[in-house]
Amino acid sequence: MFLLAEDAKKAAILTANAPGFRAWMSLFRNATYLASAHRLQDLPLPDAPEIAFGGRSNAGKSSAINALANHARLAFVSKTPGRTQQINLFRLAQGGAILADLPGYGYARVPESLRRHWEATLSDYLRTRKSLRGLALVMDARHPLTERDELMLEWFRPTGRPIHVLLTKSDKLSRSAATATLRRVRERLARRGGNYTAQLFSSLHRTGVAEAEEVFAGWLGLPAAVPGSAPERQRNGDKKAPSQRGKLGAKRLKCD
Ligand SMILES: Nc1nc2c(ncn2[C@@H]2O[C@H](COP(=O)(O)OP(=O)(O)OP(=O)(O)O)[C@@H](O)[C@H]2O)c(=O)[nH]1
Ligand SMILES: [Mg+2]
Repeated sequence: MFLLAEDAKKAAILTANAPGFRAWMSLFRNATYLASAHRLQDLPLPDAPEIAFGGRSNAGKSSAINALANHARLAFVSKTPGRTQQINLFRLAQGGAILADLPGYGYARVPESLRRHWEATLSDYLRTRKSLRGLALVMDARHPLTERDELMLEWFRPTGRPIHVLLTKSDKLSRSAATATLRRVRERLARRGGNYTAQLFSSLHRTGVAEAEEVFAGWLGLPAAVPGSAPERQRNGDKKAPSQRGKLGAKRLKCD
């Protein structure tokens, strides 16, 4: 039997409204603000697995978190570099894991004392935060692997945890330039011999979001898609719902 387009649409609506129908949504949707701290000792105790978003000032860390959460104003985004001046934590609605938006580095106009405070705080945070599952190192695709990015790699290396490089603002490069940049960055990371991966990303065009979700969900030991309460397309106005990628029990995560 053949369904006309209109019949198929009606059938899809009926299915979505049927009792027991489970829609799927990204694990990272519906994150909420949890806490901010200027000093490590003021951070909430690590009660859940955490993923940190670090990188140069203005690289696009807060925007990347917003793109993952599909929430335009969850983390504060600004054209002015150096706007995230605290460690800001966001809690995922599903599973309770935490995303940490770190203050950016490399912004020249920050007073020396503040710059030193943040260097010490970031290195302590990366070395000692037991709940950290991995570091998303955010780099402007036009200026990847600065000296300070390399420092972040060094500080985090002893933990043995993975680092995933998000080459953001890839929309500002041509496709061939972006591909060449990704290849170069991967080669340089491979030469360093750590637990490193890299990908292209654009918060503006939402490219690379699904790829990043797969990586981060893997760090948390969770599927990138979880049962949601309504079809993703209806909830968020997206053009397409992400493919169903696995199942998650409603249990809260533990960290060690
Ligand atoms: N074109 C483009 N612009 C982006 C992208 N990501 C971020 N931006 C812009 O870059 C600027 C800085 O973005 P933020 O997300 O605030 O950067 P940040 O790394 O959190 O900056 P700090 O908090 O200052 O360290 C803003 O004007 C964003 O709109 C992207 O993928 N493409
Ligand atoms: Mg920021």
